[in-house]
This record gives sequence, structure tokens and C-alpha cells, in this order.
Amino acid sequence: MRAVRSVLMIARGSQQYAELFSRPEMPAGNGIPRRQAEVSRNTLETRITVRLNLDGSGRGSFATGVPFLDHMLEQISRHGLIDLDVAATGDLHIDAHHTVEDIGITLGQALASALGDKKGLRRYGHAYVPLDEALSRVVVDLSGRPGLEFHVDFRRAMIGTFDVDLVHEFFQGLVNHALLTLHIDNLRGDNAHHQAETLFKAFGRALRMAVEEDPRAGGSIPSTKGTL
Ligand SMILES: [Mn+2]
Repeated sequence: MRAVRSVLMIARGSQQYAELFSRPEMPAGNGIPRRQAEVSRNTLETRITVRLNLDGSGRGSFATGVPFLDHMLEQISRHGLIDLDVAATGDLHIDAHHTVEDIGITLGQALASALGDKKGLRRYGHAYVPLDEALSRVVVDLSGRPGLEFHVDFRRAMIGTFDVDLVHEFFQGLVNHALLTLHIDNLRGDNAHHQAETLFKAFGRALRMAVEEDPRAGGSIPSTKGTL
């Protein structure tokens, strides 16, 4: 039995979660302690709580007030096999910008916390994901440096009531705080919903690969610098 390695409580107010996460947990079966985090981030614009478990089974709950974002976050969870709960109250009377960006930031903080020192991980991950006519490629490096290459030519400005500009804002916030290098390319697609969905599915898949234990790495940090 080992204690949970990383719990980040930026803001109080979730005693029930704190108790849950302070319980000892069994190792994930591969020698890596269960990698979980909870982050609450509250500003005058948004109040957000993210809980995640990188060694999960892909279940989650999503209540962001932005239904299309809920649908996209579920793709990360399901296809990344990450247990993920995201709850947000944002200034949606203005628009969804602050809420979507701040959820990216908070998810990024939770990822950084759960990843810890990245010992024994693959570090790099990539995925191609199609959805009918749409095809996207996402490549991730748990580099410790924020970097986003985002090459997506959305065919429409809006997906229902969701402004497609916010997809970039989400990933920029995530990258800045998870300290990832992320290359996102939509290679083709005619339907903006399909284009977006392939990005989030491929991100989940790529992340799943990058955070997996590399059994040949012997628990070392995957960098010649000795730190990530
Ligand atoms: Mn869909």
C-alpha cells in the first residue's frame, strides 16, 4: 500500500475529495503509484474543479455549462483511459471564452500534479484518429516546457453555439500549465464537429501513450538532462 503521490489543493472547499484522496491506494499494477490529482481554481470569472486519475478506466463526469466542451472532455477521458471529473461555473452570460480557457488551465495544472517527476514514463505519445471524413494527428511530449503547434482549419466558425476559436484557447491553457509540447494537426475534414472531435480523441490517445510506464526504462527519467 502506498499513499497517493500528488494531490494539489489550490483552493479549499472540497473536504470530501481531500479525504478521498488522502486514503492509501494500491499501486496501479505496474509499480507506479496511482497518479491522481484534484485542482480547484477560482477567479472572478470562473470556479472550476478538476479531478483526474491517469491510471483510470475512462469514466468521468462533466458539468461545465458548455455542452459541446463536456462532449469533448469526455473524449479525452474515454480515449485516454483517464478518469476525469470536471465541474465549472463560469461567466457564460458573457460567452464561453473564460470558462473554456480556464478549464484548459485547470486540467493542465491537474495533469502536471498527477505526472510528478515523470520517472519511468514513455514521455512521447502520438495518435491518428479518424471520424468519418475527418482525420487528425496529435503528438505530445511531456517536455516540461509549454509549446503548442495548432494547425486546424475549421470549416465553420460555430459548432452549434460553440465558437471553434475556443478549441485553441483550451489547448493553449492546457499546454501552458501542464508544461507539454503539443503538435495538433487536423489533416482533413469537412464537418467542424468531426474535426474537433478527432482532435480531442487523438489528444486522449496520445496522452495515454505518453503517460504509460516504459518497462525498459527502469524507472529513469526519460531525458539526457536527468530532469523534465
Ligand atoms: Mn460527437
